[in-house]
Amino acid sequence: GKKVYFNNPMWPGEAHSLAVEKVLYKGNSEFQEVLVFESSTYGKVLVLDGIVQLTEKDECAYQEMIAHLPLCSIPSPKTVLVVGGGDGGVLREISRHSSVEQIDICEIDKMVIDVSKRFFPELAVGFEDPRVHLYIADAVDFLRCAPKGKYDAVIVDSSDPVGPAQELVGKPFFETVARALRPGGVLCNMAESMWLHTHLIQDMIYTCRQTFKGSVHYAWASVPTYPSGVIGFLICSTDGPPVDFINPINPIEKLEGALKHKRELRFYNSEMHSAAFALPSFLKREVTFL
Ligand code: AAT
Repeated sequence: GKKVYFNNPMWPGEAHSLAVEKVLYKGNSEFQEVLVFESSTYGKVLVLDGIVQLTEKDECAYQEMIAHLPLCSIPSPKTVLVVGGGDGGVLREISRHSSVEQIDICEIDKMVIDVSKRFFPELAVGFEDPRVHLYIADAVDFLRCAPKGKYDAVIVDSSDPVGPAQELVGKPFFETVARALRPGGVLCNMAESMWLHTHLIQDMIYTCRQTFKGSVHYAWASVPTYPSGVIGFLICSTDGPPVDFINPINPIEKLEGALKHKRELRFYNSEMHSAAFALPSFLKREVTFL
């Protein structure tokens, strides 16, 4: 197939490429350019504004980790908010947790949801869970109006901070997230690549240390089609009952239903959970000095 190259100011000096079998969809929403293509080796791919958001082959790593890192770290989570995540993959993962009673999702772009329902049924299946309440809105506004202490967990599955997600890395946004969480509630936020975005990670950690008075940790996982092949997660708790993120109190292996789910977990397990918090020396220095 013909190759498509992904260049972006978020990762200057390098490009990533995938061979295209067929372009399946191309459209412009009010917020971004939406592209879906069939690749030669990673299955179907969703691209927003020229940035790969997911591929069928490796989406399991990102979606399973961003959902289960927070939800397995607290006892019986009940109310969860997803920011972004319009493809539905994170909803699919949350639905493994039978303790959860309400799943709110705030996605800015309806086109992402429609495209996912059409081309990525294995992810969009997440929307079929009756516990899901969908809000099409900018998460900045949604969180500003969210009731104080409503959520046990907030999962920010948002795009890179260019375009509609720009404000999702700023202090005012994190303050509204902390306010919407109950005491001892948890945030798990997509946090870029340790190889490419050390400064952005430092800024986010610095901001979150000021805002989340429980604890702030960085974890990471391998996702081959994200720039540099890894993605990080910033995981924080608010002041309240302490949360031991590294040794999950709510292990997935003990959750009735989580493993019997019709789709098997492909990436996440309790060993991967604990291992995700092990950091390379250079990052450890940068993260702990803040
Ligand atoms: N699970 C797939 C991975 C994503 S999707 C990110 C989603 O966040 C997109 O659907 C986008 O429309 C949505 N989004 C962006 N800004 C906002 C906002 N302000 N409010 C609500 N939703 C928003 C992320 C992939 C990460 C890629 C890493 N390089």
